[in-house]
Amino acid sequence: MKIDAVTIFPEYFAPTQLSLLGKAQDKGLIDLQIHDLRSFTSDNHNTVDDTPYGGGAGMVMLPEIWGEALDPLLISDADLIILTPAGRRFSQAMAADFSKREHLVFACGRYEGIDDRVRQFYSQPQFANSGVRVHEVSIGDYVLGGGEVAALVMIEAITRLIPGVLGNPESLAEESHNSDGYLEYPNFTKPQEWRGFGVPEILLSGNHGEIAKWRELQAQKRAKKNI
Ligand code: JAH
Repeated sequence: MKIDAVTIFPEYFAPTQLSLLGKAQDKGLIDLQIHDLRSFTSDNHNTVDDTPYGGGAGMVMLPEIWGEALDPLLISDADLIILTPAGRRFSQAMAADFSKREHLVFACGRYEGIDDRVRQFYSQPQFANSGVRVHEVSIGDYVLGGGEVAALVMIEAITRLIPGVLGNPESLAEESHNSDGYLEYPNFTKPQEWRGFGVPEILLSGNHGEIAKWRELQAQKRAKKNI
């Protein structure tokens, strides 16, 4: 999978060199490129924003600069993901869908966001016909300083679903009944007693059928409590 992210803060993406995602790049499973939006400016001050038409608080990111950055990335089959608190809520099902795509392009806005004509422009039929799909996505109902952290969340959730990225595919299979509504069961490891707290007897019984039933019940209780 090819992943591009466009941002005025490339340093936000330093964690992508760590852990699973870092190794997936070493293995050639993922080609991740971070692009500095300011490198596409041509004025002396490297301006990326201006005041909003119609007035109001804050600044809006300039469409020309975004066009210069995105044009070379959106020439064929690609999903353009614009991070915005007004977008469609990101979910495990969306992560699974995106994990099957060839090319993801993350547009990380700052300030009050990106001039809406950027979304409009790349949503036109000539882009759709060349395989470009535009998505406005939100990771949750809160406002961040910009799209970078949201893009990191999405990149992590998506890339760990790509075959070969996760070391142990069993933990993926066990999780799968997780995205259809049930949260996971509580986990325990050594020592068998810690600060006066023991481990549920059933988990020490060796009865795998009963253990599975108990875990399912615990997962349901937990899900209900956390609604
Ligand atoms: C904030 C551009 N749902 C998370 C999220 C995603 C993006 C933004 N905020 C929250 C954001 C400012 C400018 C994007």
